[in-house]
Amino acid sequence: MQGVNLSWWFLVLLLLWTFAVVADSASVTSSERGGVGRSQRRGGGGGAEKKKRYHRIQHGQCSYTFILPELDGCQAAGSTEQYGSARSRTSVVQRDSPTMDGDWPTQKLQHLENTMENNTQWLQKLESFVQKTLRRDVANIPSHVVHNQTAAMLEIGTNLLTHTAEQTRKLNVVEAKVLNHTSRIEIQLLENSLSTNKLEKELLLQTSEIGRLRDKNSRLENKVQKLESQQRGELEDMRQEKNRLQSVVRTQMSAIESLERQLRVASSNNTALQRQQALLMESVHTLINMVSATGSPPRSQMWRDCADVYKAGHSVSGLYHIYIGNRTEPLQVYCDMETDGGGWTVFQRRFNGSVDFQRSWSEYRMGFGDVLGEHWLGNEALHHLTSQGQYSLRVELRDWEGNSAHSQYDRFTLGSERQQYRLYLRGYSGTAGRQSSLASHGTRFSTRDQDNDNCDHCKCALMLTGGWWFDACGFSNLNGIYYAIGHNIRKLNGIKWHHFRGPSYSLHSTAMMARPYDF
Ligand SMILES: *[C@@H]1O[C@H](CO)[C@@H](O)[C@H](O)[C@H]1NC(C)=O
Ligand SMILES: *[C@@H]1O[C@H](CO)[C@@H](O)[C@H](O)[C@H]1NC(C)=O
Ligand SMILES: *[C@@H]1O[C@H](CO)[C@@H](O)[C@H](O)[C@H]1NC(C)=O
Ligand SMILES: *[C@@H]1O[C@H](CO)[C@@H](O)[C@H](O)[C@H]1NC(C)=O
Ligand SMILES: *[C@@H]1O[C@H](CO)[C@@H](O)[C@H](O)[C@H]1NC(C)=O
Ligand SMILES: *[C@@H]1O[C@H](CO)[C@@H](O)[C@H](O)[C@H]1NC(C)=O
Ligand SMILES: [Ca+2]
Repeated sequence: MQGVNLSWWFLVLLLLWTFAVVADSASVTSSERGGVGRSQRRGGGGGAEKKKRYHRIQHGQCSYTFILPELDGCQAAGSTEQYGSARSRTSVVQRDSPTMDGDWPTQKLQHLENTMENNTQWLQKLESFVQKTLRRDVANIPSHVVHNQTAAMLEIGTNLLTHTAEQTRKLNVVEAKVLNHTSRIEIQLLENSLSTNKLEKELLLQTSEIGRLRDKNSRLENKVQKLESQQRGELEDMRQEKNRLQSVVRTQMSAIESLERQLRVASSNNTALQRQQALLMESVHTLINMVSATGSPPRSQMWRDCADVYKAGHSVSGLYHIYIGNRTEPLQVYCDMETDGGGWTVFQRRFNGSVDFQRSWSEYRMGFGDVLGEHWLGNEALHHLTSQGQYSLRVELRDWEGNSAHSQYDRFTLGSERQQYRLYLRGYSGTAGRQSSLASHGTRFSTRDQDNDNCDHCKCALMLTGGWWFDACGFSNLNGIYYAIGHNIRKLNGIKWHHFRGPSYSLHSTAMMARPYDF
């Protein structure tokens, strides 16, 4: 009776311990490699352990000793909860394991769990069976049967323990494998994340680089656009300039064409003039021949001056023969048929310095030079000319700057040689100064060899050169030395007309001519 009770109690203890061992081994981590061995040592009942309990059961002549480990917080009633917690820890391991490629360990664990469940169920069945058997046979079962039963149950318990330990070991191995797998995967993941980080960094770098390049590109584009617009503007400017130049060229071309036309007209005009001159010369020569052949021409053809020539219908400037006074010898003179209506008998002309005007009294009396070029007609001829009637004097002047001027005297008379060719003038007008540059009343003619001037202690003709109506010595001398351009200023002995260009300016060209006052 008492032995049966004992064996029942023992069985409960055994079960309790089994669950405790399972729970303990399930909590072993992968780093605790010796976890399996420890639980085995406990199962084997090593006597050196600190926390262990000895249970001795006496049944008749036989006694059974059990060595059980002390379990903290372990209670018989909480056995199922202990198991439950073990299961949850297992499932924690399951949850920690990677989901990918984790089918195999999960299946295995599931299998082991099933086995454990089966075992538990089996044990519960056994327990209930034992209880029933004990209750039924407790009265009439002899002690040796009880003894046999107890032994059998112990054997079964031992087998169960071994089985459980084996399962636990397998579970640990699986767990380690899972953990190894997990750690490997974790390492891989770590590596992956590392490489991912690296890639991300590279990506960032490349992104920033791309941004930098884009900035650069946009700046370059801006620059290119600016340059393009600038070049476009320059091109436009150049095009306008080209158009302007083209128009200038066009206008110049048309100007050149018109000039060419004018040149053609002028040259044809020129040839016409030349023809006219040749005709004139021919008629002059026939006239001369006629004169020399027949002696004196008819009185009607004996012109007294150029005014007569002009009135006879000759309006071209040039050489003509006139008969001054009652003379029968013709005199060659140059007639100016253009100035102020023409009809002028020219008695002095200078324009290029080809004729020397440093002459003697007799030379000035008779005249010198080329009647067609520079010349002095002669004081004697001039005296006779102005004695024919009332004559006017005109003086034509031109300076080196191209300015022209004239002085005109309404009345002009030259005395005889006995009067030293005194000069009488009246009625001044003209553009070469508001005053006359010639002394008007009775100035006598002087040359280097005849001093008739009004300078008591000097010889004006020697100082100022040439022959002239010197006063003392006066404001003019158109027979002075001819100075070329560049040498014509600050010359007291040059060709002077004081009230035109001052006392020391030598003029470019001069002409002195006479015409009847009533022309
Ligand atoms: C557990 O028991 C069930 C029936 O209860 C059975 O089908 C199964 O194969 C058993 N598993 C093991 C591992 O013994
Ligand atoms: C008890 O066990 C012994 C040996 O195991 C056996 O010989 C004997 O017959 C058993 N007794 C009963 C009643 O079963
Ligand atoms: C994991 O298992 C591999 C073989 O599958 C083994 O070579 C390696 O040493 C194990 N690592 C650890 C930490 O157990
Ligand atoms: C000469 O020129 C004048 C104008 O200066 C003109 O009237 C005349 O027709 C021209 N004569 C010839 C032949 O071209
Ligand atoms: C010219 O001769 C005429 C008479 O034929 C005379 O009356 C006149 O005075 C003379 N003229 C001169 C300038 O000698
Ligand atoms: C001055 O003009 C005349 C007539 O035109 C000419 O014959 C002479 O060669 C010219 N002399 C000089 C130095 O130019
Ligand atoms: Ca003198």
